[in-house]
Amino acid sequence: MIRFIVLVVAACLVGQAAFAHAFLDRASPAVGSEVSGSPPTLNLTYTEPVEPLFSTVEVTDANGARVDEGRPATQDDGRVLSVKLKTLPPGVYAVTWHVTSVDTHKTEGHFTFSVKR
Ligand SMILES: [Cu+2]
Repeated sequence: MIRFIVLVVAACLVGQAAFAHAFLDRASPAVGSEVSGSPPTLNLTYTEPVEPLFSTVEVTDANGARVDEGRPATQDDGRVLSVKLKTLPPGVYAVTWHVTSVDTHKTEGHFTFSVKR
């Protein structure tokens, strides 16, 4: 997987100087954070605009059950990908995202956040 990402980055740098990959810049709830109360939405901010039709976000609880609701939507000219969340009881949640940036390159990643007891 790391090798794949390196190859794609190289292709991007050579082929499309004007655009870069969409890398995760920040998230809310933040990567690895512990929040009080159930966050209504998950917002992922990318370094480049992403295509919502070709981007997916999955949020799962400790049992692997999906807790995101509906399709992700973009804001801020495509740089922010948002998805609604169900009411989250205390626990650890895993986020897996796959996005396609406007230069058609795909990137993906995952992280966790937790809701305080
Ligand atoms: Cu790219």
